[in-house]
This record gives sequence, structure tokens and C-alpha cells, in this order.
Amino acid sequence: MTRTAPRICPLCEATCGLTLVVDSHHHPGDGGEEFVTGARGDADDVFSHGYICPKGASFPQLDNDPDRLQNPLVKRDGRFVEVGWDEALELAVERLGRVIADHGGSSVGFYLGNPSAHTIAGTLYAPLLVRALHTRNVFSAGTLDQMPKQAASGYLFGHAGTFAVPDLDRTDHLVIIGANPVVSNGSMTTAANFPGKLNALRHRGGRLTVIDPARTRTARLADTHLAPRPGTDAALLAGVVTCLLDEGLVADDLGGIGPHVQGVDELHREISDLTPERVAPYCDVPAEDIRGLARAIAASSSAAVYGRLGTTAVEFGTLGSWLIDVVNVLTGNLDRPGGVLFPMAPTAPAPRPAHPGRGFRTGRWRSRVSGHPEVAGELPAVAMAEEFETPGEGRLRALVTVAGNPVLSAPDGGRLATALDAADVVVCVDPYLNETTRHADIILPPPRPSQTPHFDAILNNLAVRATARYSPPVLPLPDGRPDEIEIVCRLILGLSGVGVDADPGLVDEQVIAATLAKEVTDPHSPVAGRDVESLVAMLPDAPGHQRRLDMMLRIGAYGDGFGAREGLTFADVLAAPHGVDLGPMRPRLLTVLRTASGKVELAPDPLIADLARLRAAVDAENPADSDPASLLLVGRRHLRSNNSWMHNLPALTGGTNRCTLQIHPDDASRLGIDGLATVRGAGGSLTVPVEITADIKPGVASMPHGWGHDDAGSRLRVAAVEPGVNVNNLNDGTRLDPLSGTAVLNGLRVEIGPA
Ligand SMILES: Nc1nc2c(c(=O)[nH]1)N[C@H]1C(S)=C(S)[C@@H](COP(=O)(O)OP(=O)(O)OC[C@H]3O[C@@H](n4cnc5c(=O)[nH]c(N)nc54)[C@H](O)[C@@H]3O)O[C@H]1N2
Ligand SMILES: Nc1nc2c(c(=O)[nH]1)N[C@H]1C(S)=C(S)[C@@H](COP(=O)(O)OP(=O)(O)OC[C@H]3O[C@@H](n4cnc5c(=O)[nH]c(N)nc54)[C@H](O)[C@@H]3O)O[C@H]1N2
Ligand code: SF4
Ligand SMILES: [Mo]
Repeated sequence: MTRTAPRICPLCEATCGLTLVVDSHHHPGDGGEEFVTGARGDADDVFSHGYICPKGASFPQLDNDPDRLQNPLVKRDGRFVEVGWDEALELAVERLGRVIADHGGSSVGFYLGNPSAHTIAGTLYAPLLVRALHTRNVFSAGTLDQMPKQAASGYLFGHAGTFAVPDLDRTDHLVIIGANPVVSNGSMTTAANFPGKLNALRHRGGRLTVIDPARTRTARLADTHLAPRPGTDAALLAGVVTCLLDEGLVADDLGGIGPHVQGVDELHREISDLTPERVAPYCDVPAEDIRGLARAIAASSSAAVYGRLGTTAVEFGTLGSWLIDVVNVLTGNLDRPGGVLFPMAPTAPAPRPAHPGRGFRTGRWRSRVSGHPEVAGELPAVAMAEEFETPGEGRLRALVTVAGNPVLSAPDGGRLATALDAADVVVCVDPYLNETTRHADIILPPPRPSQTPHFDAILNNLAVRATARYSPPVLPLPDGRPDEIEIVCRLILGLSGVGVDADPGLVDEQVIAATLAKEVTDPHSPVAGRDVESLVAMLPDAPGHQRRLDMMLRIGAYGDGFGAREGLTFADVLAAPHGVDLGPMRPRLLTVLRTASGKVELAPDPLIADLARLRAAVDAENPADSDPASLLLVGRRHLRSNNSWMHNLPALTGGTNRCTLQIHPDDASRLGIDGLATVRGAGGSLTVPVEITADIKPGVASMPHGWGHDDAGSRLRVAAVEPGVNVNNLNDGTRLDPLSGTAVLNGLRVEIGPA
């Protein structure tokens, strides 16, 4: 028997709709169980219209991976043994509870990894687990990734979760800086079929500019490709900004939002010395090209400047992210179709009228050892190890991870691994026994994605077009097995003293009651003045997460306001297996601004102050000029990879998806390298196969991350065959963007020589 079922792909930010093929096997002994045997693009999906990439196509192998853990593992005398769910959950709560009782809540750290942005458990429940732990030691992949963008958005717009997203479908000029969406399928911009959208841009006569030290697959599509020295984009953008200001290229009335923007004059005063001519040698881009870029953006009928990992996981990440939006503002492209706009997700609270907010600030608390400021409630991931190692009051003694592999994904993972081995208790919610979880005491594995419901509560806030799509589980859960939502809820209930056996839905009922109690007292809420109990009574008799989603949708922008108006409910979404289309992004600047001034604050003090650090770098001598073996290391992604955790699928291994060091032929011959190279960084050295290619700028080396699967304690049998090496072992984790706490992963200085 074969059937099909729709399922949103959880494997990247593009959120494609898939059609899964489900077969029941009738081999003796398997009881006719159902398995996912195929995946293709769902042509009827309202967002992705049939698009699929190799990762999505590998869904069946991911779902059926024999290395996926079936039962909780508990470490006894240094060895993992399988135990039942009740026992594992009780043990986790008891051991975490003991650490909290003896040393306080902040002695337990929490690390949230990337895949949790793609699960209901990660988006709607993990934050509640943090609250139940009462800890300020919260870490995530965000400080290996987009935190600079969050900080910059916080300063500009007043909230670290308010992102301006390029209007890919309508722009006349897309400027991509430090991103390779043809391979990554886009990030901090949720758009299915990014490659198709770039082709459509070309077909409508639009222009593509790519700024990247590598001639990537994205750069190959560009009308203009600039290849700066890694780490220098903030300076290049400062050159663009001064050019716009000095040449009178600023849009009249900032394209209509002039009254809602403050700080243009102050910005002009503070940045005017960073001219294209001054930054050009540092960026290794001719001043005329920087001016040309500024003029081209200003001359475009609409333009959207978009930056990603090459602009965030760098030394001046927050400055770069800020200046990207400064260019969008100055050229009149903020909050207008074809420029950058603020998406309106269906589960975000309905927009409220303009009002000043409390503004954004960081450093409400600091990390104990190095004094790093908290940013958006988090401390730097690179600070985790020292918080464990350093004795004294407030020391970290335990860690809970959900969907993270920081031993591979963060700098200097070996040090973290040692710290985890010495910790009082480590609890990992993760489907694999891998480089990080093998240092756990308790592993709680979520079931297969096919057995898990899906809704993109976070990524919808970044989508180029609004949709509401929900995937129910495609296959039933095995008896007695909790899904990830239940795992997290039972941890929350255990830690709160209610008990791991309590009904997990209690967690949802509490959130629902608290949210609605606040809503009904807000005069601008669609349910202002209503009675909470009667609203609760209108929610479906359904699993807790569905009740919560129903509530969120109904008080959201497109919702029915609990019967107050025509609009969306969860039942409507459930009845539309390929999703409900809610239209393109629309201007809505006034409803998002939450700065203290109630305006876009273009020249925030912390960013203006950080320009001094940038100036010092611009004026410093480039070390590569004196040491020819010194190159700047950048990262790269592959179509058939996903950070550190999908090398275990046969369909994605082999071919060109390999862990190699790419360098330019001139560097290779100058350094006498072919075959193998030895790479040395501040954190250690590696030997790695070399790929010589003119697609890399001279003086730059590129290596992917997420490799190094040679750890005998892991259970990743396919990945171990071609393990690669861990690029993050070159990094000692001491360099970070001070405004966001984000690790420097791109633009690291390394020494390269023949092996
Ligand atoms: N050098 C270098 N380092 C980098 C980067 C780089 O470009 N260069 N990129 C950085 C970036 S952008 C990121 S986001 C980080 C990622 O850093 P992390 O999020 O720490 O690491 P991942 O490799 O994504 O590992 C994800 C983990 O989640 C588990 N997992 C998979 N699916 C699920 C699920 O449904 N539920 C649960 N509970 N667990 C699941 C996997 O088994 C794995 O252990 O890496 C960063 N590291
Ligand atoms: N297939 C696949 N897709 C993925 C992932 C994956 O591992 N594989 N990971 C997902 C994750 S977690 C994320 S965060 C996104 C990332 O999405 P992207 O940011 O689009 O992906 P990257 O390939 O890391 O692109 C970064 C680009 O920046 C360039 N670069 C490096 N340093 C600099 C610099 O200093 N300046 C400039 N201008 N460019 C620089 C690199 O050469 C690279 O081409 O991808 C997501 N999608
Ligand atoms: S682009 Fe690929 S990995 Fe990303 S959501 Fe679509 S099918 Fe999944
Ligand atoms: Mo990421």
C-alpha cells in the first residue's frame, strides 16, 4: 500500500512543502508498519509551488536513519544504556533539580541549536524550558550566526526580533553581501526557490550585485561581483554610506519615511571620514567600485540590500548589519515594495498603532568570567567553556541542550567537550549520539520528523510572502514514545514541581491563560474587553500545541479575533493541507517601531562608538602584507549539507560535498601546496586536502564547518566513513563581535603550508 502526505520540510529556512510517499512494508516480522519512502516537491504548496532541493529529497533517509536513537540513553559507569521514558525524564529532572537546589538556577546552562528554529518544540516550548530553569546562562547558535543582525535591528527599530526582509519578488536591484542563497536556500529571509527568484529578477530586467570573496554559485549569476577582503564589509558599507551622503544621493524624504527617521545628520557627522578612498585599501576593493555600488543602488527604482553569514559571523558584525539597513533607509528602500519590508506572520500578535517603546539595550546582565554583555537574553556561545571551567560563585555545573552540536559547530569544541565531561549533569534533547551528545549523561531523542507535527512559528516572521501552513504528523508515534513537544513539556513540568507525569497540555493551558489575560486588557487587541474563560472555551478540543496555535492565529493580524471579525482560525489552516496564502509583504513601519523615540534611530550611540574600532582596523597595516603564509579563512556551505548533522545520510555524502580547503592557484604555487595542506590557527592545526580554484580571492582560504566525525564515542556510522576535519578547532574562540557576542567564524587569520 502506498499513500502520500504533505509535510513542510524542516531542513532549512526555505520551508518548502513536500509530498511524502508512505509505504507499508510487508516483510515478515515488521508488522506492516509504515515508512516514508519518497519525497518530492508539493506542486500545490502555496509557498514553494513544488520546489525541492537535495536535502529535502533526502527526507526518507533522514527519517529512517538506523542511527537515529529509539530510546533515551543514560550514562552509567561511563557507558550509555537504554532506559524507559519515565525513568529518563525523572532522572533528568532529579539531577538538574539537585544542581539547582545546591547552586541556584544559573548553575544550569541552556544551549539551543539551529534545528530548533524548525520545530514546534524549539519555537514554542524551548523558551518555556529556559524559564523553568530560572537561568541567565542562555546560549544558542545565534551567537555563531545572526545575533549581530538582531542587535542592529534592536538599535534601529527597537526590537531584536524585528527584521527587514528583501522583497525578492518585486525588487529591481538585489545586493547580496556575504550570502550564498543558491546553495543555502536563504537565511533570515524565508523564500522557497531562491535560485528561481534570482532568475526571475533577471528576467524582469532587474540587477543582481554580489559581494563575496568567493565566486560562489550565487556570484556567478550576478551582474556585478565585488570580492572584498573577508571581514571588511562594514568598512565597505561605511564607504557606500558616505558616498550616498556626500554625493547627494540620499532619497527625497527617505522615500516617504523621513518624518519617522532620526539621526541622519549625526550619522553624516560621525561617519564622514570613512570615505570610499580611505577604506578601499583595507577592503581591497577600488574606491570607484564602492562609489559605483552606492550610485547604482541610489539610481535603482527599487533596491534591497541583504547580508548574511559573511556579514554577521565577523569581527564587525553588528556594524555591518546596521550599515546594510542604513543604506536601505538612505536610498528610500525601507518599508517599500521592492525594497526591504517587515513581514507580518500569522501567529505574531496583531499590529498595534504606533507608540514609542522601551528601546533596545544590551548588558542587562553579564557573563561571570569575561563580563560579556547579555544580548537579546543570551550570552556568547564561545563563553560556555570558561563558565564551566572557572571555579567560584555562579559557576556553570550543568547544561541542557536542545538540537545543538556546539562541540563541532562552535569554536574550540574540544575545550567544551572536556568541560561537559566534568559537569555535574548534561541533558541533551537530540536524535543522535554525536560529538556533543556523547558527553551527555542523559539523551532524550525526539522521534522521526514524519511522526512530528510542524508549524513555522519563527520563520514566518522572515517570509517574503505570508502563509499559514501546518503539517500534522504523517506517521503515528510508537506506543509510549513522546514527541519532542511532550519531552520538553514534561521537563518543564518536572522542573516546576508539578511532576513529569502530569498532562503535558498543562503547559499550554498556562500560556493560553496568561496570554489572553494580557490581551483582553489591551485596548488595541482584537479581543479587548472579552472574558478569558469564554475565549478559552472557543479553542478546539485538540492537542495543546494546536490550541495554542489557534489562539495565536485568532489574535493575530489575519485572525478572526475569536469571532469578532472574518478571519483565520486553526481549523481553516488544518483544512488547507497545502497552506493558506496571505499575500505579499506590505509596508507597516509604524506598527513595528519600538525605539524610545518612536522613530528609526539611524545613529545609535553604541554603534557610533564602535566606529572607532573599525577605524583602527581600517588604518592598521594588513598582516598579510608582511607574512605571505598568512591567509584569511572563510566558511562555505554545500547544497547537500546541513551544518554538522546530515553527513550521516548516504544520499548527501560523497561527490563534491567534501571537507576541503579551497585556495587560489597563485597562493598554492607561492606556498608550494598541492594535495594536502597544514593549516594553523590560534586554536590549533589541521591537515586537510586542498582544492585549488580561481573562484577564491587570492589571500583567502575557504573551508566548510560541521566535519570531524572521527569521534569514536559517536554513533554516526555513515559520517564516520569520511569524517573530514573540524575547522572550528583552528579557532580559539577568543574573537567575537563585542556588540553581539557573536563568534568570528569568517575572516580568521590562519597560516597555511604544505603538509
Ligand atoms: N566555522 C564555522 N562554524 C559554524 C558556521 C560556519 O559557517 N562556519 N555556521 C554556524 C551556524 S550559522 C550555525 S546555525 C551553527 C549551528 O550550530 P548547532 O545548532 O549547534 O549545530 P548543528 O550542526 O545545526 O547541530 C544540530 C543538532 O541538532 C540535532 N537535531 C536535528 N534535528 C533535530 C530535532 O528535530 N530536534 C532536536 N532536538 N535535535 C535535532 C542534531 O542531531 C545535532 O546534534 O553552526 C555555526 N558554526
Ligand atoms: N545546503 C545548506 N544550506 C544551509 C546550511 C547548510 O549547512 N547547508 N546552513 C543553514 C544555516 S544554519 C545558515 S545560517 C544559512 C547561511 O546562509 P548563507 O549565509 O547564505 O550561507 P554561506 O554559504 O555560509 O554564505 C556565506 C558567504 O559569505 C562569504 N563570506 C565569508 N566571509 C565573508 C566576508 O567577510 N565578507 C563577505 N562579503 N562575504 C564573506 C562566503 O564566501 C560565503 O559565500 O544557510 C542555511 N542553509
Ligand atoms: S530548500 Fe531544500 S532543505 Fe530547504 S526547505 Fe526546501 S527542500 Fe527543504
Ligand atoms: Mo545558521
